[in-house]
Amino acid sequence: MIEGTQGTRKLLLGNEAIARGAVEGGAAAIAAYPGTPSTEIGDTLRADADAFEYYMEYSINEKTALETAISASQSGLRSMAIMKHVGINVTADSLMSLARSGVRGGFVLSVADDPNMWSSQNEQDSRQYARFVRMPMLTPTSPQEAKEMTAYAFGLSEDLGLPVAVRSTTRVAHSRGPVDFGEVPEVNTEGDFEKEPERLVHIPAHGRQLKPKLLEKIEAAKERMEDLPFTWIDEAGDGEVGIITPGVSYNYVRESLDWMDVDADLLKLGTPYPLPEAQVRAFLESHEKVLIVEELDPIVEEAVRILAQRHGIDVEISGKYDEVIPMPYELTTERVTKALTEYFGVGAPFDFEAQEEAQAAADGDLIGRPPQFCPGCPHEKTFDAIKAVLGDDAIYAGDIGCYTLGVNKGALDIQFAMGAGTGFAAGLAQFNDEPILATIGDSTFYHTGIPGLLNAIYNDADTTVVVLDNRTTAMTGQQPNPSTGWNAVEEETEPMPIEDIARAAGAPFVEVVNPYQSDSIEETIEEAVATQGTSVVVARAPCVLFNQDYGQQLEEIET
Ligand SMILES: Cc1ncc(C[n+]2csc(CCOP(=O)(O)OP(=O)(O)O)c2C)c(N)n1
Repeated sequence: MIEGTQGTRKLLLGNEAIARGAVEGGAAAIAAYPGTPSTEIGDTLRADADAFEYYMEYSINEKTALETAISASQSGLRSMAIMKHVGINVTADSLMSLARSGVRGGFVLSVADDPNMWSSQNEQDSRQYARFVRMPMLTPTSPQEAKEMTAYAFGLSEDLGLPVAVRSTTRVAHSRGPVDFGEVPEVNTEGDFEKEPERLVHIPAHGRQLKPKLLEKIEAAKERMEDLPFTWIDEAGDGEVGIITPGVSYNYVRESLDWMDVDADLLKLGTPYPLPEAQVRAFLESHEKVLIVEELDPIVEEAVRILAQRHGIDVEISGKYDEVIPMPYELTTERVTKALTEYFGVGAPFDFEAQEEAQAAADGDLIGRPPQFCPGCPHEKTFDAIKAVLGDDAIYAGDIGCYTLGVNKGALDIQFAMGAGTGFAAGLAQFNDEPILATIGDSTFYHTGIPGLLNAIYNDADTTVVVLDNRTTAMTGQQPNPSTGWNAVEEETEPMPIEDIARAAGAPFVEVVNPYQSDSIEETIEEAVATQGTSVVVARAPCVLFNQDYGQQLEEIET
């Protein structure tokens, strides 16, 4: 998919372009955990792994992906960890230390945010992590730029000695555009770890030394950002109004201005953190009014307001704080155009209200199509059995995956984040008399579900954990996990039966059931609920969408 010599032009998805950027940037090690809108980056690199030299793994969660990539970097190799925005939360502890340690081989954190929550539980803005962790970040506007930034980020990381994040958003990740290929360097995957305890062993004495070094590196990063090839000014105004805009918002502003009869200079920022302060300062000083247009949190706006205040610059700054630009959800050209017409006090280039009414009328004609279980899905059978046994008398903790659709069956009362369901079951059991039952998928169990189960067993929580083991990570597109029997590059691995993990942890009741055998699954759930302590039921049957080979292989390994 992303093979091709220098000079090739292909129509690529933003995520495929990022994958190409990784190989052009000389990535020797790639570790990913899937999650929309980032998934196709890992899937592309996994599908093309034979064509290139890099090491590729699907890790069991984002934290282990980050740690694999850190290990490669500290062994002198260029590396990339790939995840969706909420995955960064899972990495946060190690990520914080990574910035303080710094890197050896160039380290790129590839993260995709999901404004509007098209397929996520929240729309957190990962740019917050850039300034929290103190990690330079690049934010692309198009597939071509996503490729360029990713390739560039490896060298930037090495020059600064810091991890560099490339943060895209759904509209860049999932739009297609022409992408010009550059050269792919040869890579070596043989590392040479060097012992540097002062840098790599984070005891307080070392941590204290590392903090000022990090602050120095960030000062150097600010300087370096002054020459970033992804930041430029579109000069079209008369010096009165300037607009500062990072990432995908630049596209919306550019298009809106083309529709409207107004003059404004445009500072397109390639980085939200750290700001190229001299460049931004010069822009502020040369305009009377400056508007910041960005999606989600006012990260750039806050930095710009602080800069103006620090330097006593007399400029009127607008953005989210004065409600010119809306705070929540994705921006669109329409939303930006509406904001700009109000800001400039000019007539609208089209009738917003009529357009919204027409859209609402068209939407009203559509039949709602909420997500459904696929016909024949084993998860649906498991939920039917759970409801047949417990009805509405239980409290149901749940998790994230195809089985979240249990909500439509009335079998989900609390669900926050991957792996949280087992933790809630452990906690709810301590404070409620009703039966407590948790549902969790196999990938989610390995990801972060195990600690909640161990906590339940250790604290003798009277609860039942039903693991819906379809032997794949179905929701994100059938990526393998430790239940599957092979890894990201389709090498066979020994599956890790969930029941063995539960037994090893001392669960008093552990049974494996076939979800299609409704009598026996109901009986087993009844017994599990009746057993004092933490019971585990593994409802195992392969995802119906997975291929036939997978089903055959499953029979061989079924326990
Ligand atoms: C921290 C985090 N990482 C990734 C995701 C994306 N994601 C949602 S569900 C899921 C895994 C689903 O697999 P599994 O638990 O096996 O259930 P299935 O969909 O196969 O039923 C993933 C990776 C997420 N929501 N949160």
